[in-house]
Amino acid sequence: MRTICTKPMNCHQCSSNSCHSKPQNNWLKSLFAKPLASTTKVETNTEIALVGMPNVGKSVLFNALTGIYATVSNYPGTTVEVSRGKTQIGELPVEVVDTPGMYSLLPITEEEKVARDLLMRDSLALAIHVVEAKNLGRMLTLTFQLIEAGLPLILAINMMDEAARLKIKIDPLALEEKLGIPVVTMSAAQGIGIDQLKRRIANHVQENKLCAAY
Ligand SMILES: Nc1nc2c(ncn2[C@@H]2O[C@H](COP(=O)(O)OP(=O)(O)O)[C@@H](O)[C@H]2O)c(=O)[nH]1
Ligand SMILES: [Mg+2]
Repeated sequence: MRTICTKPMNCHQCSSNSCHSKPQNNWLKSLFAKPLASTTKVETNTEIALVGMPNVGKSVLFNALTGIYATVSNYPGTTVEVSRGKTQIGELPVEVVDTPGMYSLLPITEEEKVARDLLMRDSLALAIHVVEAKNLGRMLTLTFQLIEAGLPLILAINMMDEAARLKIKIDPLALEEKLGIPVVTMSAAQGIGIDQLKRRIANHVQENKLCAAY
């Protein structure tokens, strides 16, 4: 039997209610959860969302993942544009959502409200928190909030090329251990690290299925 469901690092990504190790402190998520009947999709694609502060490379990563298969539309009832695209991860068809930039799960701007609502949808299988390597410390505050909200999460540390230029060293394995979530490093603009991210997404989905069947 796979032991994936007994590891804290993987379990907190598990969206299955039957997974015994899912963290209990879902207060942030329950606080914000609201029915979005008008926007709930009836389709079976796995949905993942790219989230993070503005200018961290979410859209560059979105394009790298989805290529030309993208549509842009206003989020219902707002003037905020949301891009959606399709990709294939392994055998799995995946819908990727490029959320508007957000600084906090406690929204101030309309963009942040839209990003928060997109993250709190039940249809979301996984959130990729994109952060900038050279400002990692400042950006981890949102990571903690996303973890606290019980969201299934991968941390994607982008712009490693800039960090290397500034001689900033980042140890993704140590961060994984501390945060309890998968961490990948990348330079999305150069296409570096995209395959590794795809592998981690595929692992997450596979583990989730195993947890659901546990
Ligand atoms: N040096 C470097 N620049 C990047 C990288 N990824 C994105 N950028 C640049 O960062 C800026 C913001 O990217 P964008 O995808 O629009 O950020 P978003 O606001 O999070 O969607 C753009 O000028 C990108 O070209 C990267 O890996 N390295
Ligand atoms: Mg963008």
